[in-house]
Amino acid sequence: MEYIRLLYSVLLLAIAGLAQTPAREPKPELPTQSPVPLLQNVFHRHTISLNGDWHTIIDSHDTGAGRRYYLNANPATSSGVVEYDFSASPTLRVPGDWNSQRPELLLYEGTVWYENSFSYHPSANTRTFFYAGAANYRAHVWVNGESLCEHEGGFTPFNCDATSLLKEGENFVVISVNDTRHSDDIPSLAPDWWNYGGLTRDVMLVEVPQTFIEDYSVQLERGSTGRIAGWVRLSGAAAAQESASQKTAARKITITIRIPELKISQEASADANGTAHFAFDAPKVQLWSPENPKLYGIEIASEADSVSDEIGFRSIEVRGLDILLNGKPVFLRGITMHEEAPNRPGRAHGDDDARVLLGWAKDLGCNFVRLAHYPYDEHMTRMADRMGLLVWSEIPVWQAIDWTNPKVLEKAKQQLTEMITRDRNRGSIILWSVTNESRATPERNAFTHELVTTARALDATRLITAATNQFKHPDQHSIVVDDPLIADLDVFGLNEYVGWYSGTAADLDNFSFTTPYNKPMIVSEFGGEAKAGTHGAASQRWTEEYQEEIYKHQLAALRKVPFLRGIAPWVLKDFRSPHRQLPGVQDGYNRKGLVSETGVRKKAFFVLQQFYRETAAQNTVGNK
Ligand code: GCB
Repeated sequence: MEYIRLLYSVLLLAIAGLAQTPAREPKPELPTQSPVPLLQNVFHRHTISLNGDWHTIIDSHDTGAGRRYYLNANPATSSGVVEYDFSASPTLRVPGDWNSQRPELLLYEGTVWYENSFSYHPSANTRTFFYAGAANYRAHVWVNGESLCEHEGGFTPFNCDATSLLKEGENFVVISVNDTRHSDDIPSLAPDWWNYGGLTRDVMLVEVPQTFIEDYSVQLERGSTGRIAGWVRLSGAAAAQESASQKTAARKITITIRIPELKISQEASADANGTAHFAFDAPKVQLWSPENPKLYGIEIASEADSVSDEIGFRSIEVRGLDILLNGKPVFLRGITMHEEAPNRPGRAHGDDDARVLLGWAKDLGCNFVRLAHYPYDEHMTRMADRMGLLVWSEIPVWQAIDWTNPKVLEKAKQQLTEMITRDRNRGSIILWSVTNESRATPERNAFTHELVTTARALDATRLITAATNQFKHPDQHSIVVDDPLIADLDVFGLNEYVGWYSGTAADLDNFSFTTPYNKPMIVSEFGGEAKAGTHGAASQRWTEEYQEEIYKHQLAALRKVPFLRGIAPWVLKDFRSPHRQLPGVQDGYNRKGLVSETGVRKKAFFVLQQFYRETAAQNTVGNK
């Protein structure tokens, strides 16, 4: 009897559930594909920009998929009830975060639907990819009402083959972007930065031939300063070779790599998978360095496709405690950054923001920037190539991550792979970083070990790093940096906030830094907060003088550390953070910037500048 009553109530609940699902909200169809391998160097391809004003609908209750916003229906001409109309809805600029474009979206976290109508003329024998430089955090793309693909991860690009969904004449793309935070995302729930949502980087269509150059790596061979090596991968090549071999005898596709300025032209044959490997001497190559950021025009051509790029050639390695750039020891005079626009609120994007932000780093006397805590816009890394700044690039495996969840590891690997794939030809990048400030547990160690292994498999030419805050104070005068993660790395970063989160700046005067690892260290963060224009005694927190005092003592102490090979204090510019709520001082900004959010330089800026002027001449901080 009990059993029958239970069955009856389950049945009633099921009927009630059905009744609540209106017939006009069917489940969205499954996406037709996952993003396909990234196209290398979209900027030098034939593209149709979709940047500009997109019509948008805020979907705080996530009903847009059920209401089929992706159909972009016209309420005036559709039969039935259509309760949305993109064409009459307000717009948001793309690229751009939504938070800084409308006051009511400053704190919004959830879904926004974007729509863009455009005319397009497909060409014969051409494949057309939809490409987004970044969509924070989850994106689902529809083309002309059909599901194209989904992507997760807010700081890396993705592309999907839209050829079969595009048509002659008027077309439309609808994208839902959702930036709700979850404990099993990368980053996780509470990073110390603003969760800027939206289509934050360039969006475009990319046209390529049927058999096209998908990806390539052109760099100095590991350990060499005069030999260039790499590979080119064709997509669709296997099929092309097969059909050719059916007609004639088996035929290899030839790839040509040219560097006109060096009078180099080399040929290589693609194997059955469409990959061609090459290596050749380039004895006259001028090496890229911060002092001489020489870029060479290169051209890669297959039978049907060609692409050009600008690449700087430099070597990077570690020998003992030294970081060698082009075979010579280098001291990294750095600053850490967030990707926030220099003179307006919001995420930075494009060349102009990159030029100003990196220009400030140059004014400081930097030869190095740590791009924390996620991969930046490709405009930024290309600008670093042009301006001559060495780069640390990292994925947002920041503090507390769900280390035991295999899906989270997959997400981290995916972001790492997308970061390295996009930027593998940027000479400026010398360091890939796999985590920032994670607690050393066996689960964390296993997770980061996998990431280091993945990074090395993807790129054997760069150094692998991470920022740790795992150190001990065995007594009042010493810091022992000890994190098992360091065993996996080439160079390790130390984040320490003596003078701000612990102790006083003067404590540093008698400090010794030691570590059981025989590896070069970069102090990847130190600092303290100051509100620009607030002055007082050096002992008064939040004043420019307090921050300046921290810098003076830190720099004096660090220059004595025998294994120090670089510094990147925290941080170039004040940045928005929900953690920072002190009224009248922070007002939603982390104030550890050397420059305020409106571009005002604080006193500590000039202390670091002076230090870098002195050390630039010596290329060391006198620690040897
Ligand atoms: C850190 C974190 C960074 C924070 C900074 C701070 O150690 O790596 O993301 O913003 O400290 O200001 O506390």
